[in-house]
Amino acid sequence: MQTLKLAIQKKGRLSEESIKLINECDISFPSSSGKLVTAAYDFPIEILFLRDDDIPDYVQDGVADIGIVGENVLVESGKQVEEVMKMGFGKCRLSLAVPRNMQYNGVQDLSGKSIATSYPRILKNYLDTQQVEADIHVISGSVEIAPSIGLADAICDIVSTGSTLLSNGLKEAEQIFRSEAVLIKNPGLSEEKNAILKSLLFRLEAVKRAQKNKYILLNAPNDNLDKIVALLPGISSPTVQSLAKEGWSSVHSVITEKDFWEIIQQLKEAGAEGILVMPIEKLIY
Ligand code: PRT
Ligand code: ZN
Repeated sequence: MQTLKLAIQKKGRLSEESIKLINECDISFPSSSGKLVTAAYDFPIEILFLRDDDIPDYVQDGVADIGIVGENVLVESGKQVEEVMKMGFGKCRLSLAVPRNMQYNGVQDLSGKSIATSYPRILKNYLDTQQVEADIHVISGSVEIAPSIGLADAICDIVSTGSTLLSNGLKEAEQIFRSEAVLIKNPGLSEEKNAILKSLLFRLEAVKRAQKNKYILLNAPNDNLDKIVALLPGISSPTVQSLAKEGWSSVHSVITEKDFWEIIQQLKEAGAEGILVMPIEKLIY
């Protein structure tokens, strides 16, 4: 029987979340502990622990079948792989930043300037669409110090909170690319491997959906039942059961995390009592 080879980052910002998500799919494997590859106990999958920059390459070449990597790394690599799913973590942006004291009125101000980056492909693409010609200076690490040591006039780097820019005397000038971790696959997988991928995706979707939703239970006075039910669209119609207490019902539903507090408040105002909210482990429509 074939196994599906999944590449994840060995050590870094995406490692922990990648492993957590796989484990939440009820797929367990021994911790990497220096090994390059390990087999899962209970699913036909092998995990390859790699540097993130190598993942698109390995997936394109078929050394790995699928991989989890930042879109920034994927697009910069220019490799021919398919993006299958957004993972919902590792969110960041690629931005142009300039010294805080520089007068900046728009990207045209970077014409003829030098920009240090580890993302020459994405940057060049962006500058071309803006019709700006600048000198791209490729460096592999500590890009943010380039302006202060006189290596470049501006930088193009990953930003998350913005504190690295701030502590290096820089300000964010343009956001040029939004990124999060994505699942990628080799386009030429065998039928058998595609079938394993399909059941992995089924589990991943259920876990990701569960993370975005909560299970809610509450008691509602029958007089306000219609109003309360209308506040709970759920995945289908909410379940309503009579309570032993006369004139009251118990209502169960699923709500999304997005409008969570707003809905709870409205439910309370509509007379709901004993509101109980619980996490969901898996959610399948
Ligand atoms: O060793 P390996 O090559 O595998 O790892 P790496 O050091 O190249 O990558 P790593 O672990 O730092 O990041 C992996 C991926 O996480 C990136 O490719 C992005 O997709 C994503 N990601 C999310 C980030 C950040 N947030 C992030 N903040 N990657 C890097 N940063 C760095 C950024 O380069 C800058 O130095 O954090 C700094 C900025 O952070 P703030 O919060 O100060 O703005
Ligand atoms: Zn890397």
